[in-house]
Amino acid sequence: MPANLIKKDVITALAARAAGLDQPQGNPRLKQVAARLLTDLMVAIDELDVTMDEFWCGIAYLTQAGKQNEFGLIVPGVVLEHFLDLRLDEGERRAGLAGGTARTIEGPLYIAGAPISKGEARLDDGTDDGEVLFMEGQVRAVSGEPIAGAIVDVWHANTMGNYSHFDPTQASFNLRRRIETDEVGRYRFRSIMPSGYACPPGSQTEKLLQAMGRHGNRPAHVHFFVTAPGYRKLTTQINIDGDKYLHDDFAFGTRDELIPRVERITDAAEIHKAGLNKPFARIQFDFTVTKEAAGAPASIVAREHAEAA
Ligand code: MBD
Ligand code: FE
Repeated sequence: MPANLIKKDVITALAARAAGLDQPQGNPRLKQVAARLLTDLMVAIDELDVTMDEFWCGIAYLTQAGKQNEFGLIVPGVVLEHFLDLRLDEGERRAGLAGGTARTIEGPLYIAGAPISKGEARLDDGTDDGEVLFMEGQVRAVSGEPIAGAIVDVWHANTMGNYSHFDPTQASFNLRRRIETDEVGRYRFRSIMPSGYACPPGSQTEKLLQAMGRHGNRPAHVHFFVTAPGYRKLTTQINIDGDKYLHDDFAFGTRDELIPRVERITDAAEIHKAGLNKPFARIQFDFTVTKEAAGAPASIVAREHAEAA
């Protein structure tokens, strides 16, 4: 069958009616977006000559993805979450904002309400015999001024690449904490070195990636939200240097500025001083946040999260 069976203006008119553009009621913004997406979809179907079978295969795929709550995973997998970051970066640049720590995607595995403590915390509950990781740094303004009382909300996977709450074998809020920076803006935590995440075998996300000839792995990483009154919220991650997937992240989250040096401590005296009996890792990473500015796109994103039980 030849492609382009329907004239573009016929498609546009159908989309306009389907989106209620000829009706006074409804949400004007939603109608505008719906009309555009429907137009683009119908044009794509027509130009690519998408068959009935292909179309319904796609609908069945999406239906199942919704049932399995996978849209939060498919979105980064098909680069859309990273794309939204690129738009936010450029919006900030045009609003004159510069100099903050690079952002990168939040991902689908954040749980609000982690335990909060002042200055430092231990994130792991001691049940995972992974490499001990100490991470520390300072939260500062672009001016260099340290920010006391900032909240560093940190979450990461265990040595299996799994996140508490989504992994029933882990205790509630394991590897999730909120740390309030001390008087000189410093935070510090003890945890275990995470492993990279892999999309669940048999998931809709993995099926799609496989059909595209791709894998569903992320390099090991640690997520952060950094917030402080008067400053823009920073959503970011650090990646663990040396990971096989460091520059081959299925979710497109790696940024060169977000790969700190991992120091391996093997000196017996230092190990003893840290209260340990085996070598450990240390990462030093400072966060720089920007002041809130008129005209800048919102840095706080309204997004549904799973709730802690
Ligand atoms: C993750 O841990 C993650 O950070 C992202 C973006 C997607 C899937 C799993
Ligand atoms: Fe993650």
